[in-house]
Amino acid sequence: MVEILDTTLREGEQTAYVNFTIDEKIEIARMLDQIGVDMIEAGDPSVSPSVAKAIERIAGLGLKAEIIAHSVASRPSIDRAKNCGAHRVAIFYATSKIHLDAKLHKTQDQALDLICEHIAYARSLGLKVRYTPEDATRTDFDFLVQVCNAAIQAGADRISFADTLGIMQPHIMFERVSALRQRLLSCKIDLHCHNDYGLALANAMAGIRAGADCIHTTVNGLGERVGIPDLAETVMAFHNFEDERKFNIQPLVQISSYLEKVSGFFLAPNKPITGQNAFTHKSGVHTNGILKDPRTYEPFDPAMIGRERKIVIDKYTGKSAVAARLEEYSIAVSPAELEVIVMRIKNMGDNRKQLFDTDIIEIAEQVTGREIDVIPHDINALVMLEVESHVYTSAVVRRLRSFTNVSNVYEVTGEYDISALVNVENVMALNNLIEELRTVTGVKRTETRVILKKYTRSSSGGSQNLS
Ligand code: HCA
Ligand code: CU
Repeated sequence: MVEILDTTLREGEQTAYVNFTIDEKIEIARMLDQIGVDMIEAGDPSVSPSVAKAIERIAGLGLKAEIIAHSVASRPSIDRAKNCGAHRVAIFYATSKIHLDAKLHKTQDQALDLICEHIAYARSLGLKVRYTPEDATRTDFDFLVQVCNAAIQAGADRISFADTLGIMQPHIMFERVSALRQRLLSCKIDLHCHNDYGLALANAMAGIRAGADCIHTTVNGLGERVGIPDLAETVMAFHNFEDERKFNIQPLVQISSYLEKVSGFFLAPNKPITGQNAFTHKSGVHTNGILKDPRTYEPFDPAMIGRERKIVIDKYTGKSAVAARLEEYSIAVSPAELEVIVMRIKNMGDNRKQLFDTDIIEIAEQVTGREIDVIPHDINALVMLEVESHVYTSAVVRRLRSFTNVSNVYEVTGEYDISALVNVENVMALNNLIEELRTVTGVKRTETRVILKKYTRSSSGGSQNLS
């Protein structure tokens, strides 16, 4: 059974420009516990008093997960880990030549003594200890084995094989972890794989195959530089490929969205599992397959994690997808009308980024010559925002433009300062988005107008896509 240590609260908070409040950390810890991660690395108490406070509060929640404090090899830091009630301290000390020479100015022997001394000290305080040889993957392998075995003898029962720079490849990872497993005294092996080449999860999975016990993750793959394996990707890979059923997969999407909100760090649409496009299909060939049987182009049913598939309609779209979309609205068209509708969409698609349902209904109206009285499922809305007087409007505009569902932003005159055009899938998504917009620093209040129909100046009743 694979173990997961989630370090969103420690490694994740080391992401550039990301900081959580104590209450946000508590909420994240509770959600992680619901998912059933084995360990939560809650922070390094020496970083700041508020980090220490957060660890203390989380350790007091009585969660099922083991709560870990990260620490450098220093007695005052280990004391802080003890004082905040963590169950375990994770002591890290680099072992590679470059780190020993350039950063720590220590010989291998000095490092070895320091590491063992601090592990023994932590044990004397009654703490469980994980030892992390930072930059392990660039460490001379014999020295790595020597240090880890000394650490185990000093009282560590876990070793974190840290690929601090993300330079491993799966086949090398497999070899290294197999060798470690053979040469280390009795201990659990954690894998802390950075994602600098996009190989973090692949490397971690190879390490588990080779006999390691635990993978370190963060929600949304946060972390130094480009982060470490994403929690949802890791859990789903083990769930679907390895039949690992110990984790609760339902809250994965929710925790990912929550993290987007509180970190201000938004997912790329093509992010696996939780990204907006993970279950979105476009080309005629793909959508045709999906409509016949979703297994043709979906690795698993999105409903498993509470997501829905989506079919994009634009110039790549074939007849079957357009017919299915019209059917959703109970709009009946003849085969000949369908041909024309698809042709119009194809012609239109050349100069449009995205077609909304309003546009498709509008085309159907024009082609059939009948008025079609349906309200589109997807929603276009204008959100008016008033900005606090001491905040630059342009700063708020910049922030709003990073939201994927905000397509246009205007600075306007009048009672409100900004008008933002948004497009979302449904009312719930609109509510969530408005809530998020309200949390943007400087936003004082908002008012939302849902767009029912769009008209061009010149057309005779025809609506126009806003792009
Ligand atoms: C760092 C430390 C660490 C530690 C990993 C661990 C790494 O910030 O450099 O304790 O398992 O990547 O080596 O995150
Ligand atoms: Cu790290």
